[in-house]
Amino acid sequence: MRRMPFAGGLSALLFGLLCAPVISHGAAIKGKVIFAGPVPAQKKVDVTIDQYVCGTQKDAGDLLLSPQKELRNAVVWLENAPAGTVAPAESAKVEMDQNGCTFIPRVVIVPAGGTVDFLNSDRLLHNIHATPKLNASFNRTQPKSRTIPITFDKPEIVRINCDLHSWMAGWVVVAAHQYYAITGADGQFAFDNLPSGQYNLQVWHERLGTTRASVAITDQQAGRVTVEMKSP
Ligand SMILES: [Cu+2]
Repeated sequence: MRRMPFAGGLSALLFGLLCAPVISHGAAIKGKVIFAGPVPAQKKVDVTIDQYVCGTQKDAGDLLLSPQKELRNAVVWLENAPAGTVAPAESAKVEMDQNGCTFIPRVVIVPAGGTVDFLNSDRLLHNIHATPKLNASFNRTQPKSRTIPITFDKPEIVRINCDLHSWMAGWVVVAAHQYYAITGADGQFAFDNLPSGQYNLQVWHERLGTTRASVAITDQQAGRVTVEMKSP
């Protein structure tokens, strides 16, 4: 059999390039965070005030595991995000409600410079109180139905408390770029639209601390990674 002449091969290559769909990056990371080690007993908190809204007992909510020990509410981000990626300025509205004396959702991501609208759906008084290191502190009374917008300027993980209800905790993760994700109830997270390469992941969880992982991806195959976290 004759080899294809060089010129023919080149034009075939050019044809392929010209006809390729315009996709800037085709690689993806698909991952899962799981809890390693014996599962601790769920912490319950006795409620002593405002029981007419808050109930008499709350789950601590700081370690949410599926029966397969998949970890919810872990935050995963790329340490080496592709050059030039920035947090999208016109991102969707980020809200954190106080509902049933619980912050919902418990963990949100907002791009640096973005705003979180804090809500209160409960028929009682809450408050939002945070003392971050890099962002401005705030301590605001929050009556029912009042929306309090707070802007976060610097990448940081900020704990939100309600001083009236000691068990209430929420977290605002201020993102440096667009490659941040929160794990769902199945522990899963994903990033797509990435150039192929080697990526270093950082994983944070409010109770389990931080850990790292790395994964190599190509345009042909999504990088799969399972990250284990254990009690500190
Ligand atoms: Cu409260």
